[in-house]
Amino acid sequence: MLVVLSILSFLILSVFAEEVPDYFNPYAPIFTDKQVYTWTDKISITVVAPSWNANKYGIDSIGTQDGHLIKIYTAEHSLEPYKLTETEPNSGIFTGEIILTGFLHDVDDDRNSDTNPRTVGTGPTNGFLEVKRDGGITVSFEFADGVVLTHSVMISWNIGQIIFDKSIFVIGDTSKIQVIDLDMNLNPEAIDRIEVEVSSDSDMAGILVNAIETEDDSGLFEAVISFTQTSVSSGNRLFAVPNDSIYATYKDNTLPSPYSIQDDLDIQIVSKLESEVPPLQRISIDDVFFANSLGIPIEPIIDEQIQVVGMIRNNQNYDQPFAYITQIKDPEGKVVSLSWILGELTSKQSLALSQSWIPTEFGNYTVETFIWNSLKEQTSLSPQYIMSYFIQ
Ligand SMILES: [Ca+2]
Ligand SMILES: [Ca+2]
Ligand SMILES: [Ca+2]
Ligand SMILES: [Ca+2]
Repeated sequence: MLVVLSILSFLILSVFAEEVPDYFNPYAPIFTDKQVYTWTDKISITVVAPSWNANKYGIDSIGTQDGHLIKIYTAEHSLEPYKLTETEPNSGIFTGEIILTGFLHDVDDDRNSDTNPRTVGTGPTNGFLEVKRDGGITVSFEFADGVVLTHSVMISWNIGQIIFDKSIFVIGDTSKIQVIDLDMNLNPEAIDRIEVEVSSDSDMAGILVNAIETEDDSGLFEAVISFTQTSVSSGNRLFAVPNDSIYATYKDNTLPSPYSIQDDLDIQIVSKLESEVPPLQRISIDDVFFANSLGIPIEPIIDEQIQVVGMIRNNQNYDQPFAYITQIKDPEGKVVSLSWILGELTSKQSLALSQSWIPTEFGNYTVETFIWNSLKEQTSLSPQYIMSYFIQ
C-alpha cells in the first residue's frame, strides 16, 4: 500500500510539474511583428511560453489567469486582461492581435475626424486600443509570481511618398500614381482611400482622384489617370498637351515629430508629357526657296533683298511651339546670315516662313534650315534642310 501511494504521489508530482510554469527559468519572450507602428496599425503579438502548454493535446491560453495577466497598455489606456491562445495543441506558442484606433483627427481637411478611438476587447483578436501620435505601447505578462516580462513598441506617424510610374509620359500613355503613407491605412482590415490632386501646365486646376489601397493592410495607394488633348478634364482624365509638366500632389495631414499634429505638407511629384511622334518627325520642312517680297519664286541677284522662304508643316494633332532657324554660309563657309523665328504651329498646320537676305558676292552659298522646340532646350523637331545655291 505504501508502495502504491509512493507511485501515485510520483505520478501526481510529474503531472503537476508539467502543468505549472517553471518558476526558476522564466523563459517567455514576447514578440511583435514590428518595432514601430502607426496610429491605426494592427499589432501581432507572440509569446513563447512552453511551460504554459499545460495540455499537450489541447489549445491552451494565457493572459487571463489570476496573477498571470497579460496587459497591453499606453500611458493613458489599457487592455487587461488580454487572452492569447496557443497556435497548435502542443506548440507552447501563444498569439493574438490588437488594432490601434488612434485619436480624433481630421486627415482630409473636411473638418470631420476620420478615426473612431476606443479601447475594448479581451483577446485574442478582438482588441482595440487608443494611442497618441508619439509614445509607446507595452505588452506585459506575469509569467510567474513576481516575474513580469515586458515588451515595448513605438508609435509614430510617417511622411508620405508619391511616385509616378514613369518620368516621361507620351500621348496615349496612362499614368499610375502611387502614394505610400502607412498612416492612411486607417482600417487595417479594409481597403482605404485617399485623394490626390493631379494637374498640368494646361489645366492648373486639374482633377482630384481617388487613390485606392492595394490591400487591406498595405498603406500603399494607387490611382491611374489618362490624358486628353481634345476634351476638358473630368474623372480620372486630365487635359494636357505635349511639353506640359504633369503634377501629382498628396497632402499629408499625418506628419511625424517635430511637425505638430496640426501641420500638413504637400508631397508633390512632377513628370512630363511628350508627343508620341518622335522628335525629328514632329515638324517637316517641305521646301526652302528664294522669293520676292510678294512670295513669288525668283532667282537671287547680288545686292538685292530677297526672301528665304521655308514651308513647314506640323505632323501632330496638337499645337507645337518652335524656333525656326536659317543660317546662310558664303563660298568660304563663313556664316553671313543667321536669323530665327519663334512661333507655334496648330494641329497639322502648314506655314510659310520668310526671312530677308541680301547676297553681296558671287559664288556658291549654302542655306541651312533647322527647327528646335525652343532656343533654350534646342531639341530638333525636324532633320536639317540644306540647300546650295550659286549666286551669279
Ligand atoms: Ca496545449
Ligand atoms: Ca476628415
Ligand atoms: Ca486599410
Ligand atoms: Ca503621413
